[in-house]
Amino acid sequence: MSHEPFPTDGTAVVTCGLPYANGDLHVGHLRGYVGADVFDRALRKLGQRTAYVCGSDMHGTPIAVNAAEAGVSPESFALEYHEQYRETFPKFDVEFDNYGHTDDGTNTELTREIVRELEDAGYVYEKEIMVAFDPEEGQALPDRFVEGTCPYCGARARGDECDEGCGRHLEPGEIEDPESTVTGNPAEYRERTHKFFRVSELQEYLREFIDRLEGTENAKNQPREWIEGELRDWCITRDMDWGIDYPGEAGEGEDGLVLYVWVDAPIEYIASTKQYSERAGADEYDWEDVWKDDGGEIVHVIGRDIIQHHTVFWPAMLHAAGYTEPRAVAATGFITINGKGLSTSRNRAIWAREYLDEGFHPDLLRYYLATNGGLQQDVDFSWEKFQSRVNSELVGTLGNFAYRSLLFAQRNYGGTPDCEVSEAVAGRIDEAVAAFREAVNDYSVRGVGQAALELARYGNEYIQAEEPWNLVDEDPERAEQVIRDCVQLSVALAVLFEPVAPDTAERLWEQVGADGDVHEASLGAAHDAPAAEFGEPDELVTKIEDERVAELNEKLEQRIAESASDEESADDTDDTDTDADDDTDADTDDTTDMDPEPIADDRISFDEFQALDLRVGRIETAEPIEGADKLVRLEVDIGVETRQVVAGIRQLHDVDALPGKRVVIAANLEKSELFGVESNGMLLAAGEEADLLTTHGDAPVGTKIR
Ligand code: B3M
Ligand code: ZN
Repeated sequence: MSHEPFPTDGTAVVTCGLPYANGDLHVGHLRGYVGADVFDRALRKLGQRTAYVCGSDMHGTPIAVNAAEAGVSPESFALEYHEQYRETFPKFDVEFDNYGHTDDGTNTELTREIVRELEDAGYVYEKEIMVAFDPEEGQALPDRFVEGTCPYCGARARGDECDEGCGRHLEPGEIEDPESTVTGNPAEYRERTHKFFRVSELQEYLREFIDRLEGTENAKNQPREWIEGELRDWCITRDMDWGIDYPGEAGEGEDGLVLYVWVDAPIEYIASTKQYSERAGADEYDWEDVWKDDGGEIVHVIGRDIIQHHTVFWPAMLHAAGYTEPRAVAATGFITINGKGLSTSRNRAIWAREYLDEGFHPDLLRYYLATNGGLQQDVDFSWEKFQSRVNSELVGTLGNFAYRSLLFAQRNYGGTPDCEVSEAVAGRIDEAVAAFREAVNDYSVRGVGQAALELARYGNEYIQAEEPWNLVDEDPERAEQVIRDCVQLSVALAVLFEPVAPDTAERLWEQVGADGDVHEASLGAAHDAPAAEFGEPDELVTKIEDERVAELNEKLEQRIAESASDEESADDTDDTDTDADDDTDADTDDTTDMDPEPIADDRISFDEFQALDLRVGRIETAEPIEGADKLVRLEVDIGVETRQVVAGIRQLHDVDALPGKRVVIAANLEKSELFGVESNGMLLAAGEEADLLTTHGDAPVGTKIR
């Protein structure tokens, strides 16, 4: 691997976190796959040899738990979703060079081989540990089969990850107050022998690795805390049937152990590259150039909830087994829908299939997802914002410019006017190309789109300022020049927009009658001569009307409401989402038959109560905390002063609607720090839905509550 700017002489691979094959695809998924696809296409434009690979993640409890609920085998359950994903991605022009799955032969073999390599290098040992067990079911409870309390932050957590709190990976046996998700019973801990990977021995290596790592800031910085802290060995086996059997001496599946899903899942990055290489031929693309001998440029695009896996466990495994380490990890933020957390169980999501069924062109969503914020920022999706970006940027800027220019060119000159492109315009195209190149080297997918859009803006301003329609009679030579420039700008726009909007770019490329394939064209093609003659253009992008947006909003709201009422009437909830999307804002009235917690036995004295300083406050500002999915930073006026308070309500409330709300604050609580942000007080709220406490009269802000 080099740290030379792209394009390098090496071979690159771009991967995107493997989707668990356990649910329908939605915009939250697409953001990552589109982002990585844009990046890979942009790399190609720079002339980098690269492949984009991925596959379905078939193993682990995310599949086993959902399959058990559906009453089918994990294998057939996962295969069905795998097929769905394989068919759906191309519909968004997410073009993997290979899309495999973790249960296929290539990955199974390679995983066993790598585990043996780890063993041979002395990195694996056995240890007796306590694992959660459901005595009623007579079943071990790995990972998502158990829930409880995170030992680090006290949040409710899954067996292997503190998904609602500090985000840490949890080792078997670590979770406190374990409960079986199968029966809901308290789980027991029983002793079992498991295999461990000596990550602790690789601390020095990981320290150096993280200094070299490129990508987004969150991926480069967040792991430092884990690497510098107590780096513990990693349990790599589980008591389950579903998964890749542990390659033991006594034969596969020794002691009924399978490998932890996070061992074989990233290995699919290699397996999928290998499958591509075998299909394309090693002359065209050799997977060993990438993954062996410190050879290739490996770029992982992932969700930010799996940074630890990709910057600690995975490079440790690669290093110990003698494979190339990643050059970059780019971690994306999440998607919110109308300002609230995406929730598949609450149907607050825009589904991939739904988007296509509505007849929208994939490029519109690609453009929106890729350019709405930097990769690591959260992106809010609303139909209004989508409409606004599409109408103003794709229709109003790109589409408008190309259509006006090409129609004028065709009608007046039958195609491209016969003169050279002006120096000014050629220079502006070079600037756009340079901005594009820089964006790729910054891992900025948004920057790639912006470089293209800025050029379209320039074009629009240029044609508007020059008014060639007035020049044709007054100064025909100048008119020719302007239109020649505009046609060239259209060629350049096709090239630069290709990564973000491949089909739109292809149509624009055809409209200017350019030669060859815009998908294969490199950045240099921005200066390619357009055809002397071409036909009348069509409009590239269609405007989204207000009525459509109203209709889509209504559908979405209805869907959310229906799913909320289904849930209220159901005996228990079946929230088994795999995404960080456990939003809960269903309007529950007080007639729900919830079981209130029993009143605490221990009474406190009036003095003890008096010691609590509760105040009426008003939220002044509210903003999400970058990197923390549940947290909001609030400024709360409590009369005497304004306090900064951190509250875990981001997914439960519309953050933008919080300012102005009257709330109750525990004002004399010890200060604490959450995600590096000081919290000076606590917002009082009721229940799982964080129903905010307020007063019913108009007690002024600062009033003490007694
Ligand atoms: N299947 C999905 C996730 O946790 C998980 C990614 C694996 S990447 C090797 O987001
Ligand atoms: Zn935690």
